[in-house]
Amino acid sequence: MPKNIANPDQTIRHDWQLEQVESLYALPFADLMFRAQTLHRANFDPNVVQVSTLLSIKTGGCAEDCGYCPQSAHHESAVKATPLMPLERVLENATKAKESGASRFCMGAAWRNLKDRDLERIAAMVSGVKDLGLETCVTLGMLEGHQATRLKEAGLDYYNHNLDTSPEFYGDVISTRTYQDRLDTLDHVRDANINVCSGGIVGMGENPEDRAGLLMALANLPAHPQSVPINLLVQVEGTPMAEMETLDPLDFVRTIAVARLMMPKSMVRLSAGREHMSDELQAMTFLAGANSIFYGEKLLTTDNPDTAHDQKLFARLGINILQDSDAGEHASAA
Ligand code: SAM
Ligand code: DTB
Ligand code: SF4
Repeated sequence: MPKNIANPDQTIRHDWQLEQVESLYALPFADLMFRAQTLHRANFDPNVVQVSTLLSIKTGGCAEDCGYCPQSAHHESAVKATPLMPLERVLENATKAKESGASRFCMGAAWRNLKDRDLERIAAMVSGVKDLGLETCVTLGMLEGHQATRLKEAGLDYYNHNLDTSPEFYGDVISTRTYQDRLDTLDHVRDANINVCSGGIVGMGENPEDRAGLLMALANLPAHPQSVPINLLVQVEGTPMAEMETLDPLDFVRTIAVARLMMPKSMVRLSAGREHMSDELQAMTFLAGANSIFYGEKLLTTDNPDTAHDQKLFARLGINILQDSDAGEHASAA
């Protein structure tokens, strides 16, 4: 039972049932937006958005078969495989990201899992980026406990590892690793006291109950992820999902609003897919409770809006970029 009588939405819950999530999705749009906005304002400054810049430090040639991903060696996309980027180039990119206003730098590798032979090179990247005064984030595939401990020691603030979709739809998207593998990695990250960044992708041909199932799996984790990226599928030529039917944008907004309602104190990140969204649709997601974005002209291999365009959009909306992680939050996730 909700404990907070004044505003039941404030209660941090880990016992969501599918019907309850579906009933949030089924609310009249205005009611859903009002509830999400009310809760958002109770926990965050609604005019502040956190921005992270992404860098692909090891691109393509990935052994996994994720159906959406242009970096999988199983698909015929135009992405060329590269070796791990040298430390100096990573730091050059991080310096530019900081100059353009990012507060967090997220390094991604197209790996199934982090190998011990690469651990020290990654640890050096994390320390180097941290020394520039940026928050650090990496996404490197599956991670073991001792690796998480080492990365924490190097200064890692966030580890991104997505559940991607509902447990039921997952097997239609990926066959080379299990849902449980992903949950195990999240346990290792949490146990090492690294902030968890975990979300998923919508628009992959899933059913509405799979979108509800993804949010339920995230909210019912032992702790809500501190950051919840909601990606809209980027349909990339050569991947099995290249011709996927586009998701109704209002269902995308509903997903953001329901994520906000279920994980009231988490940062909800409007992630991949912004390149093809109108300014008005993005504005609606901020009203629904999104309060973080990927910022910079590239995601990992696909395009993201120009920083100048994002800056103009923020100015039109009166949105300020979060300078320091604690400033925009009234409280942190639990
Ligand atoms: N290889 C690591 C892994 O899978 O954990 C890290 C990088 S992987 C590219 C990070 C996330 O990017 C995936 O979990 C997925 O959610 C997202 N992603 C990849 N391709 C995408 C696409 N075409 N559209 C939307 N999101 C995508
Ligand atoms: C996340 O949830 N989305 C980002 C980040 N975490 C690593 C990645 C989006 C990738 C989109 C496809 C690409 O650019 O390759
Ligand atoms: Fe590899 Fe990650 Fe792409 Fe899956 S999402 S194919 S693990 S890079």
